[in-house]
Amino acid sequence: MKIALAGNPNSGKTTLFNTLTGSNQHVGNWPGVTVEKKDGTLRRNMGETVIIQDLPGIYSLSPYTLEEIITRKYLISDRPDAIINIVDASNIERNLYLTTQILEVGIPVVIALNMIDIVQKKGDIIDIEKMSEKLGVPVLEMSALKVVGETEVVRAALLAAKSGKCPTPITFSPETENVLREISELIKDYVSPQTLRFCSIKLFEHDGKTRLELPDAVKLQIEDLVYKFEDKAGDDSDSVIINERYNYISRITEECVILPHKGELTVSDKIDKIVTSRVLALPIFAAVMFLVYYLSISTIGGLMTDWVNETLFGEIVPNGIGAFLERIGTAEWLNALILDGIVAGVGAVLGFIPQMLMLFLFLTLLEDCGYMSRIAFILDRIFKKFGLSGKSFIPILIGTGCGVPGILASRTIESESDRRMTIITTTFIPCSAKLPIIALIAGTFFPRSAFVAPSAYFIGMAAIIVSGVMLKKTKPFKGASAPFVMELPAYHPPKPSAVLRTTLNRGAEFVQRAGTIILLASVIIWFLSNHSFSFRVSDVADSMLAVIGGGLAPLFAPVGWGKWEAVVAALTGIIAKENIVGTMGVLYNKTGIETAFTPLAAYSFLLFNLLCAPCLAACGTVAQEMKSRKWTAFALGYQCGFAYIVAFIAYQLGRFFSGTGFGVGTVAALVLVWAMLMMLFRKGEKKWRQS
Ligand code: BGO
Repeated sequence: MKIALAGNPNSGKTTLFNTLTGSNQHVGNWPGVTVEKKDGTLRRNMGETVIIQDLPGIYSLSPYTLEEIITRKYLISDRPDAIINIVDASNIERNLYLTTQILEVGIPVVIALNMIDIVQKKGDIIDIEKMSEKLGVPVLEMSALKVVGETEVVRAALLAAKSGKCPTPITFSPETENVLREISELIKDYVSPQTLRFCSIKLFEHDGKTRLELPDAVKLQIEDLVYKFEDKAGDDSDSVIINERYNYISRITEECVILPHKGELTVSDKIDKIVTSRVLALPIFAAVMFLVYYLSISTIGGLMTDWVNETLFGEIVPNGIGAFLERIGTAEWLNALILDGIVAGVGAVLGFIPQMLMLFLFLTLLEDCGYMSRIAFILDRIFKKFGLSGKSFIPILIGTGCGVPGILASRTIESESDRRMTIITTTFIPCSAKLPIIALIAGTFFPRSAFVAPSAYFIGMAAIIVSGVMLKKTKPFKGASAPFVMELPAYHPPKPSAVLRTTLNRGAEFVQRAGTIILLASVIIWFLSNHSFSFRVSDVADSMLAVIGGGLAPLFAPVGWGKWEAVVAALTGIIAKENIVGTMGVLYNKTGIETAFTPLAAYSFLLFNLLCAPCLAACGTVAQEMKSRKWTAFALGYQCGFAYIVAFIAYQLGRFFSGTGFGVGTVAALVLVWAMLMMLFRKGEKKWRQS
């Protein structure tokens, strides 16, 4: 028996799915979290095996977004035995719009009025018996979050599935019904009786994605019918259907829902008036992110990291392991490999755990209380001003954890050019693996500046906007951006256990990477830095690594760090970004990282590594999502080129403004700034038409 969970985004499908199946799918408060259908087996014994399917959240069964396409294809072609339509009862009018369409697909339906806890708290009243009578299907109250009513809902769905009784679809106006009846007559031999109503409505709405094998003559007859209807109605057929659905919903809610506090502002609304206000939203967001980075990297996390780096991995661990190796009498090369390679490399990365945990904790708190979705909302407004799709921001938010799911989340963007642009720019936002680099540079070279660590975040955001605006003005990316619909969930106090679990999970992933990929890379770096192409060397400057890095170093002299060690570190970052710190740990184990750069060169190094092509896993995801070698090469080339230009401008102008140098580099940097400004402010489309 297969039961599908269908509803609007954020109506609580995944929460219910997790409760019913014991899964641990991510519950989030922005769209795009469930892009694929997920299956699980009902935990509770109901006498038979029941497969529960969590479908992507949708607002309608029109075939425009990826979520709509997946959900609709599944409901129409694969056909579950019953649908549990999850309706956010605190937002009932908008949610019922989808319900009116679900009633048309010819599958038994049960409506679960979720979030009933919120409804009760607000003092609203829903007459579920009357609603059930009006809609002609069972309607039950539920709170997926508080685990109330979910067993009754499943039981009702099983009963509905067994009875096989399909709901009666809503009735439209007589004029619309006449045309629908005629369309049904014309197509009844080509579709199953269960989907006849759905297909007739879709054909009436000019829904081109209804792939029916109809004879051309039938298609022409249908078109003729609909055009005549539209002429008479003076409106598009799909607009007529939308209006009639909303009129129907209004009648139902008027009769079944009492809202005694309608129009009153809730606490969340009051907070939002300030937090999302046009004037204060951005300064508040900037202050929050500044505080998050400042507290995690410079103060609380920084203090702990100093101890972990200097005392734990600087003395206690190496001394302990050194003494142990001496006692068991290991060979000198093995001692060196373990202490100078593994301990120095892995230890350098692990040293940043306190800062990482603090950042994860703050970001999880912001997400859990509901502020992250406000950030998406605020930035959507800004993105729109620049002609960018607000939908791009969800991948970016997800990308603050890891670029791979961030890039994958771009699938929710319908416009191909916007999607490509989002894939190219998402990894500009610092992911967790870039955090150790930020912390290392901020802590070592700018210990007294509170702005360096937070600047990484703001530079990532600026890089996304600047790149977006510039790319949007080129032919392959131009075009209007799709609107982005998202609702803001009510703020709620974060759940300590959930916050702790997420923070520790993210921390554990980081440790796991340090124990695998970083460990392996540290061993390789140590080997290459201790051997020449023919034998072991005593001076690292003669090593294979020095030769490889030295060959590329002149390329990076104009950005201030033309040393082979820095170049090699940046190269190893392509495998995994944490490697940059691990490699520095191995290569500067004896002399100390502070000897590697001047502060300005260190900042340029940070900028380059923040913005250049991401790690191998993310590069692979870019290739997978671009589905084209040309576009993948463009994406990675653009990222590296952009990173180089930004680092170059920062270094050259930094030298000029600090009075340490003026030359060809300064002029080149000024020309680049001018060129970027021209790209940003020129009139995009006009230019292209001229060319
Ligand atoms: C957040 N009652 C209440 N009050 N909330 C519920 C209920 C319920 O019955 N059911 C679900 N939610 P999904 P989709 C959140 O994540 O299952 C909440 O898209 C937040 N998270 O907890 O993901 C649920 O699968 C920070 O809320 O829905 C989740 O359909 C602040 O509804 C949201 C506020 O649930 C969406 C909410 C970090």
